This record gives sequence, structure tokens and C-alpha cells, in this order.
Amino acid sequence: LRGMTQNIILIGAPVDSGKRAQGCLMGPDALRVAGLRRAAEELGRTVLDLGNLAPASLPEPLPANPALHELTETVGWTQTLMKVAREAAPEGMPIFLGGDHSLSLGSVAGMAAHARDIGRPLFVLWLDAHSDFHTPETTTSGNLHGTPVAYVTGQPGFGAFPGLPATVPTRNVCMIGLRSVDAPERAALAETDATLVDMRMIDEEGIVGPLRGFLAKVAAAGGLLHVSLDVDFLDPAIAPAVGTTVPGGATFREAHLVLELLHDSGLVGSLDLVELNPFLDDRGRTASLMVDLTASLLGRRIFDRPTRPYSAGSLA
Ligand code: EXY
Ligand code: MN
Ligand code: MN
Ligand code: MN
Repeated sequence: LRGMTQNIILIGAPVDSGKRAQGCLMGPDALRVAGLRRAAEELGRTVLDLGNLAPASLPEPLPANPALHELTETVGWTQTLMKVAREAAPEGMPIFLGGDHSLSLGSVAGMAAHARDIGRPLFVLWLDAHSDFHTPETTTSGNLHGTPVAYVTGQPGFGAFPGLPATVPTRNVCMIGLRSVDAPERAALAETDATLVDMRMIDEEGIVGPLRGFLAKVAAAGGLLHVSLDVDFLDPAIAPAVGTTVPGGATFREAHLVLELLHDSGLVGSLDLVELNPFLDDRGRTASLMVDLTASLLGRRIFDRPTRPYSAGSLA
């Protein structure tokens, strides 16, 4: 994004089908009320807001599957968002306003298709307490917001979902903030070459080293980076408005630093803001924090000064 005057395209995705507890459908409007457009405009961006979308209706309902919560609606959202992402991305930087994390089934799949359209590999940075690497066959909750990384990387079991125009290789995925990973996810991830940064690693090494290492890899590959920011990446003390709080999350400055470094990298092509449940918020503070973090990604900074190069050699 550095040096580019890139349009921002806001895509309201009031997805609430990815889990039982309701409220994420209010997320897109809470992010608007918290000033997302104004923040982007103050940073020199032109903003186009596509409004709130609706899920595609399937020609025939899917066979009932009691093991999965609201499969048909989630498949409909995936169709819609995959298509919109692929259409919007050539015109600017899509920001998907969630909505729960099942929206990333569509946003990431669509961005992967776009990346292939322009001949660049897609990389994905997953900022989340959870790895969201269940498949419809391994999930015990039946909540499809726990599955998007498995889908977009082409794991088996997603036959009910749209075929992927392009998959994201697991080696192109980096997860930061992990502290709640279920046994089947752990086993499946162990078979992959995804970069997994858990909270202990952040405690021991800091958050900058692992992030710079991943950005160096993206840059070396000429990649396009999609960032998926789950509210529960953040510590619940600063971000209470999420149904899946897990103690011990990223601090205020750790989170801003990640998004500041992402801005400086110039590699980010799209962003998900997910899992915000305004019904659980405390006077809008979580919505405001998500907007401020987005502003850091778009170049808001305290003072102008050069960033250190993000080579893997500069870890310490
Ligand atoms: N792993 C748990 C499950 O599959 O139900 C929790 C998933 C939470 C997913 C949130 C969005 O990151
Ligand atoms: Mn539901
Ligand atoms: Mn998530
Ligand atoms: Mn999560």
C-alpha cells in the first residue's frame, strides 16, 4: 500500500450462520458507526461502500446435516462473497466487514481466485486465537466459523461448498495469536507447513520477529497478502465484543504494531474484520479498536520514520 493511492471497497457481510450465538450480523454497521469510512478518508483513501450483502439462495436446499449448523446459509454466503471478492479486488482493496469468521470461506477463496487472475500467489495472515482448521468432518461443535482455513487450503470434506477456482497452499499461511486449537486441528496442522505462532512464542520472542519472517517470504514470492483479523486475536480485556473470548491474547500495542508493519510492507491486498458482536460490546470500544487497527494498516502512525527492513535476518 506504501505510495499507492488505492481505493478502499467496504463489503458488508453480516454473516451470523457460522455459530450458534447471534449478534455478528450487527458487526458491519457497528464498524461504520465507529468511523471506518472517515478513518480511511483521513488517510487519503477513496472509499466505496457496497452496503450489506445477502447470501445467495441455492437452487435446491442441501440435504439436512444435523452435524453442521446452518450449512445452507453458509454455503450461500460463500458463493456470494467469493464472487464479490473476485469482482471487487481489481478495483481496490476489499475490506470485508463481518460477520462471523465463516465469511472467510468466501472472501479468501475469492481473493485466491483474484490472485491467480493477476498471476500472483496469495498468502494469508490469520490473526486469531483459533486455527479455524476444522473440516465439516472433524468439527464437533458443527460451527462452520471454525473451518475457513481448511477450506481455502483444499482440505477434504467440503463437498457441499463451491469448488475452489484456486487453493492457497498451506505453506502460504501464517497464523499468529494461537491459544485455542482442538486436537483434530492440531493433528491436521502437524501435517502441513503452515507457519504457526502461538502466544508462548510471542511471549518469548516478541511478535515482530515471526511477522517479519513471514513478510519476507511473501515479498520474496511476489505474493499478495490477505489479512484475516478475528476480534479474539486481541486480549478480551481490550476487546470484549466477541463470543469466543480466550484469555491471554494480543495486547493493544502488539496488535497495532502488527498492522503498522503490515502497512509498511506494502503487501496487503485485502482484509477481513470478523467476529465483532456489538451485542457484547462495552460502549463501542471493541468496534472502535477494530477501526483504529484498520487505520494502522492504512498508514496511520505516530511519527513518520522509516521502517526496518523485514528480512528474516532482522528477527532479533
Ligand atoms: N475450535 C472451536 C470450534 O470449532 O467450535 C472454536 C472455533 C472458534 C472459531 C472462532 C472464529 O475463530
Ligand atoms: Mn445461527
Ligand atoms: Mn476465527
Ligand atoms: Mn477466533
